[in-house]
Amino acid sequence: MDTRIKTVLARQILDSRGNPTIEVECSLQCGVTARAAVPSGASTGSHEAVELRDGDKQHFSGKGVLKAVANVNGPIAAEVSGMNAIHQSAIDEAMIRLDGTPNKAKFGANAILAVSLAVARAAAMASDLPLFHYLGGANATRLPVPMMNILNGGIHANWQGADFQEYMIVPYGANDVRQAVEWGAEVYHALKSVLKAEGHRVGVGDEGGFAPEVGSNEEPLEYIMRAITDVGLNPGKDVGVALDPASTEFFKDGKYLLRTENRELTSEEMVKYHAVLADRYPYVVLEDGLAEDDWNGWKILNEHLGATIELVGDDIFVTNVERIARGIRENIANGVLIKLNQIGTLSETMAAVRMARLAEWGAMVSHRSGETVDSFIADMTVALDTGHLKTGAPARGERVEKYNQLMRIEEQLGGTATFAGKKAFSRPVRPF
Ligand code: 2PG
Ligand code: MG
Repeated sequence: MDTRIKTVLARQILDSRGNPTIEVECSLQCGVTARAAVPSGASTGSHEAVELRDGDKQHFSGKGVLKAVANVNGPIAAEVSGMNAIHQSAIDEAMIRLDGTPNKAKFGANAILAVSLAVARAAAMASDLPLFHYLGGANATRLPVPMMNILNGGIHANWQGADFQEYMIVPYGANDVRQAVEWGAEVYHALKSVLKAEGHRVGVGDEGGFAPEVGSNEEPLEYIMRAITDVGLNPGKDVGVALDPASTEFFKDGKYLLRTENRELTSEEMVKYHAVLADRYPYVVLEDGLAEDDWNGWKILNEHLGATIELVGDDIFVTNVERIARGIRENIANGVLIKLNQIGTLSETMAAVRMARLAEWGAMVSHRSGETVDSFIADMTVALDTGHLKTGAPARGERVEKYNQLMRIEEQLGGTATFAGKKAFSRPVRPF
């Protein structure tokens, strides 16, 4: 098989929010062609790699990505053509070098990532391997626990609901992914009934979870507990919860502004708030409990909750090994969120996972709030054996495609498949 790259071709497509994003087709000399698309965040951290947008208000309110498309079809295509697609890190490095900026500002992380992922998928196809085996080798047999975001707040619900952005259910007590997905879907539907019964609207937010107007950030957890019991499952034993408040989004002038509760909290008070919730509910993961630059607050958070809960940094680490290394050195968390487009290449993303795992930290792979039907992250999660993947509600095409891909992989692995279950996290699941 001649796995040298023949062409890479980019185009502008739409994401799940109706905004432009980029997809790339990579063709190899052997005749294989593979495609990959990149997602886009709304609650983006300020330290993320640059997502290049056109800024031309005449088109898509300035959100077009035609410059990124041109960067792929011009200089990037010229650079990577002829390179061998199985040399992933050489290709990623060549693009990073050619871009020349520390944050991929010249070509755009969206342009570079789309090529990086399309190359990997083409190489897997040419090798006649499923993507998860190509990336992870023969040992890639453990399926992750799906972290399903069934109630949306914050910017994903246009600030009309809870301040906290994501309320996830964690079906870690299931026997396999298939059962975990079934439980997740059942709880999702039960939650709809609970919300209706309480007189709430059941429209959904960007990630497919319901987006009710609530009077506090605790209220959704009550509804979720009811939904879990309503379907005959046991909160804490069968299904846990995880939270991503996305705290950067409501951190202003050193204070956390909880609009729904009409309160302003200091970092210490936020830590106490989380500690109270962690006492009352079967938490396993708390992501972005504090804001992206509140390193002192994170230290206090880790001192209080780090022994018992996986504290995952998203905006603070942005899948960047330099920032993760600082977090490990200063001991401010015990988990990292992994988003390909925060850093912009597959190789750098894999390095971030490696660093987290070496420190015995958790690594939770994540979608973005603006997604496509590309399910690359499902395969990548199995390949990197990170044990947990969050990719929204068990509803809406761009979300369920990832969960469906996990079920396909599980089927493909047959008897060799295992399920991460309660062992998925950097801290053991607490008795509840
Ligand atoms: C997050 C993500 C994904 P966004 O904060 O973790 O759920 O949201 O893609 O908007 O940054
Ligand atoms: Mg987050």
